[in-house]
Amino acid sequence: MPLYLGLDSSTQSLSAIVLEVEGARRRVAFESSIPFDEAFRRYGTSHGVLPNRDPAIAASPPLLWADALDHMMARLAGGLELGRLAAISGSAQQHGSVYLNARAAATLAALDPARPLADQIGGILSRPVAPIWMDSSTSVECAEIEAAVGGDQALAQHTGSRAFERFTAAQIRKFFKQDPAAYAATDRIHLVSSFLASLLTGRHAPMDPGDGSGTNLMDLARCQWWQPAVDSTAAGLAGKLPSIAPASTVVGTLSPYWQTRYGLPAAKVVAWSGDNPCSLVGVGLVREGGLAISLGTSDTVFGLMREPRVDRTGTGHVFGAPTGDYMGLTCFKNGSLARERVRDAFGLSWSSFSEALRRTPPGNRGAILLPWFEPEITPTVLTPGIHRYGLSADDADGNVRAVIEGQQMAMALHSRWMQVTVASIHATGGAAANRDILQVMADVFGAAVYQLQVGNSAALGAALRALHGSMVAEGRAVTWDEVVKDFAEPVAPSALRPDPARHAMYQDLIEVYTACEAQALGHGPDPSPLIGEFAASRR
Ligand code: ADP
Ligand code: XUL
Repeated sequence: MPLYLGLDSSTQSLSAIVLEVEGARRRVAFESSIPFDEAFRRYGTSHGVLPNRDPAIAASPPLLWADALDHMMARLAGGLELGRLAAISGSAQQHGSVYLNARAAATLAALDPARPLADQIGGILSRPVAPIWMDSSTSVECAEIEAAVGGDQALAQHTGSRAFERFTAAQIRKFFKQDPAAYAATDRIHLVSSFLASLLTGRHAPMDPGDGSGTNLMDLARCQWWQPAVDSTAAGLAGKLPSIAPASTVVGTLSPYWQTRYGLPAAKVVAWSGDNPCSLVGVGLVREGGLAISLGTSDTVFGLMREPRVDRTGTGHVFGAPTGDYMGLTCFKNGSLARERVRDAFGLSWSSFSEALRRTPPGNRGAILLPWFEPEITPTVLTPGIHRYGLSADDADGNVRAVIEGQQMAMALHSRWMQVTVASIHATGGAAANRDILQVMADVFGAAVYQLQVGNSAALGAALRALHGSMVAEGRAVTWDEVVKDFAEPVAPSALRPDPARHAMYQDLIEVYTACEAQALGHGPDPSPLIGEFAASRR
């Protein structure tokens, strides 16, 4: 039976899922994960990111990602009959960019299978680090790009998003301005996804529209680079960008390096994409209507859209979806790491964190926590800071409930622009294992929350995309419903149902939350009277 491999290079780890599929026989044959910090101490990362005194700067070493890929292939070759490997695809953290010089093409085509990958590619990087999605240091460049293309609305209408600090265009512009010589020595700028696909195929791989739409450079309707944005970003950029190919494209086969080093076949490599577009498939949202929430390093809310309804308020994004449709998405930076900060501040484990959630009253007597431990993406917060309203900093239980309720209300509030009537939510990402968190999600959104059979939806989505791309290449007709069947299915019996009374309470509390957010952002009055009213009405 043929095997299909999905890889997911996320902020903190590299994961793999192998599917065995033939006709109606479909099963997950292998799952594995390598955490970056522990497995590759020599790169000096913390949570996958290089330490920096400036909280606005976030970069990672591309060689770490390559090293992890090499180690994962060794692990796979040791654990599976990989002669049956038919196709590979991948998912990667979005927006991050990798800068390669003109030696890259020749080096990638002639890698020595006797030597580790990371030892051979240091010389092809024109920039030793890759800025990643957690970077928020490019507000000036965002303003410059928006002004040059005719404003934020023009940029959003064409590319799916107004300018965002972490998006690739602003990052490229900052590099171009700060290090013009290294920029000039750059021959190709990849996303993390297309960089890793290039390592597998041994030649420059194209990007898919899903990840291309996280650059602020792609014309969403035409799936081609949008010239005004490209020209406004950096001189000579057009010649440095990869081509864009549909997500189902076979971009090459596993290069001789991998075949000789690990005894792998010349498996098809299907275009890699971003983790959120891959997750859309991995949670089974291949039709319009549902919503997914990923509680990973970032928290994201997303759903499939048939038509690109661009957010006029400038909060969210429209990306290309692997199905050829679109997806709406809102991203929060203070996701799992913020939950961990609260957990660790009170010396808790995840199980005692859950116990604290269970013994505190929903609504928390009107207490609100804005967990901006790091600069926040949604809403835009460039200077980090924790804001507590009606909550003492040393109340462990109160802070646990407040961080979870605050995050869930922020997600409900800032996904309204997608105009989805939320009847059900597919929950994924590391924290979706925590049913106490998911119960708060169900109550805040007033929707049933489903866990999924396979937890890592980004890696699963990549594996399903490998299957889909491979079938398309063989001329076999297949629908997306058939592709995701059995794998990306919500677990119905264990769904978390919303409590109507609690949902009604959260509809009031979200007004309090909104007032606190406005005050913290410096454009609203003191919310204390509202908090007092809320608490009094619940007595
Ligand atoms: P990534 O976005 O990097 O792929 P994951 O989706 O793997 O991240 O999520 C990793 C995060 O999941 C960890 O940082 C951790 O905070 C969180 N996590 C794991 N188990 C639990 C749990 N039981 N409760 C809450 N959070 C959890
Ligand atoms: C999405 C975003 C993050 C990254 C990392 O826009 O910035 O979700 O993809 O997971």
